[in-house]
Amino acid sequence: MSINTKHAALNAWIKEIAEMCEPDDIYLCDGTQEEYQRMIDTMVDAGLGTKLNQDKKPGCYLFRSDPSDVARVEKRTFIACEKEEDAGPTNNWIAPDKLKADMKAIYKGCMKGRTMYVIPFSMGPIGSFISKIGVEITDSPYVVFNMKIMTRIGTAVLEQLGTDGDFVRCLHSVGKPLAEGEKDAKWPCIPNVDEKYISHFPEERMIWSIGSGYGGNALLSKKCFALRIAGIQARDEGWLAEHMLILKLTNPEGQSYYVAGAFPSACGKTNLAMMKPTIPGWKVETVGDDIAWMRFGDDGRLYAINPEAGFFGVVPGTSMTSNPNAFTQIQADTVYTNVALTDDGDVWWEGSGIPAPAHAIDWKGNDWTPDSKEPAAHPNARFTTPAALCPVIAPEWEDPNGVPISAILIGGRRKTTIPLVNESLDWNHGIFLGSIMGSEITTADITDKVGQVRRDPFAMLPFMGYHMGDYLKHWIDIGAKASADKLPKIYFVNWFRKGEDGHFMWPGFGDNSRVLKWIVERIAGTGKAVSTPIGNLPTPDAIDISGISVSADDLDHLLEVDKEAWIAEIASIRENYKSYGDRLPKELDEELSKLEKRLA
Ligand code: O2Y
Ligand code: MN
Repeated sequence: MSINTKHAALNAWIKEIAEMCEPDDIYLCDGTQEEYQRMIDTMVDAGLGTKLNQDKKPGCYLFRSDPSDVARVEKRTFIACEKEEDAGPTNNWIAPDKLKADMKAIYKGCMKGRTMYVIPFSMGPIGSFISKIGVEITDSPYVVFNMKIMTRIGTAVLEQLGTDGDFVRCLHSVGKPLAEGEKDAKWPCIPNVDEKYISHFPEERMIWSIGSGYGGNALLSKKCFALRIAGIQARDEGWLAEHMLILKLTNPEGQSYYVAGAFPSACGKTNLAMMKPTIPGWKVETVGDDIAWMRFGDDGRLYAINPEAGFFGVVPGTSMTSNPNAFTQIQADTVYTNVALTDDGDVWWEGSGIPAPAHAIDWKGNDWTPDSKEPAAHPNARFTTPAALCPVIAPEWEDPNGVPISAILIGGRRKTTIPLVNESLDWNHGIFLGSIMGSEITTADITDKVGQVRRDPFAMLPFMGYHMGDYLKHWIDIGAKASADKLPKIYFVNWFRKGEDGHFMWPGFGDNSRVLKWIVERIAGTGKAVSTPIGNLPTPDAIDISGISVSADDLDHLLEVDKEAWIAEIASIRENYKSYGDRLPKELDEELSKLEKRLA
């Protein structure tokens, strides 16, 4: 049992993994549509997935995960760099030799009774100067067809790899070997969360995952490669691998701008990336909804690609109101995971805007009625759907040269303090704002820190592959290399301000286009702003609120500088900065002092 590609190092790695994991068979993925369909059909025929009613949802399938395997597992995510101090205060570190020894013991024979799939994949258009190649070895056919949607896979990637190209080694197993004649589980995995591992070996550009078949734990291209490992490659090679959407905004005069945006998980990145603007004549098109890789072009501007080829979005809450484009897109050619199955072979989820069915099968496979206490769909239920099928995909979304970025948005979920939009004063001030962004901790976080802010610099907290302080310094160095007028402007936005009675002050969704409008007006030099101690804020008349009902009082609050709250914020930022020790870039310490002085 061996695989013979033209790439000797790849062949050797496949052989080494096969000897350790002992699969019954090895299969090299070619990336064809026929292969994709075969993988799905094999699972459906074995009762491990459901073909939906093809009249209602053509090309759509439903899979149900094990109840223990429904999300990323941060506490089992490890950065195994040689020196503990290089992982920094935000990561779980284990010495690489120890972690490898522990994991090898679990990997030994873990693929018995299964096929080992080898998936060559490209992050970014094959051959682009920004793209990178990985190879994922997995024993999960679910991973194979999801990787086909989420990346470019197969023979064309191997061709690009040639005989000696670099690739990131990604090893994944569900961790459930099958004995002779044993019937497979519906969703094989290691149910005990504390026995799962999502491990990164930065110096070797290598990822080892075992025990989970779900999302970012198993589709190793996504958070593991495109953010954690690529983040290290980016640091070493002078570019940026970021947790950012990329959108194209076109004004009524036909001028287009590309905007990247970093928002923590569950802040509506996919909705923003596919937004339907409510201001007449403005258009948003999607380049990416989750990850941006950015490099300087020959003209000195930052160019971004979406390294992915699909969207892995949260289904509950997706409706014709929240995200009409995604809702339309997922009516066909979509893999659903953990939503409810209706009696007529369709799917349903909470927040779909569609009345609940009288009866359904919930995400756990149990009977469900509207009287049931549990939700029909898991709150983290997902769609996997090809980017190319997005109704508003930008024609240039696969341009190998990327798109030039004019503005970077950063933002979290903050009830207070942070205005609707704040333009940074310069690059380092923008990095400072990126370093302090975050969301208020809610009761859903199950901690005693409710109400405090969890700082999530550039929305990278769960996705950092190295020391957060070094990461922020890397952003500063990137700016120092460029000419200031070529760099994108950085804008701190907050769609989630609440009044004292708890109402949202800003309508959000398609109305966020009104903030985008001001931003591009600023870039064009026409947007009006006032200079404040925290940055440049729109004048009260600068945000176009025609046709929407935002009260004058709410708008005042949305655009105010709450001095007292900012002074309290400074103390909390200082506390957070302490955790970076001597790796806190001095430029950020200076920005904090400057802010303090401006507020005094
Ligand atoms: O729950 C998961 O496994 C995936 S989390 C995720 C998926 C797609 C895009 N973003 C995220 C995220 O947590 O930021
Ligand atoms: Mn994300």
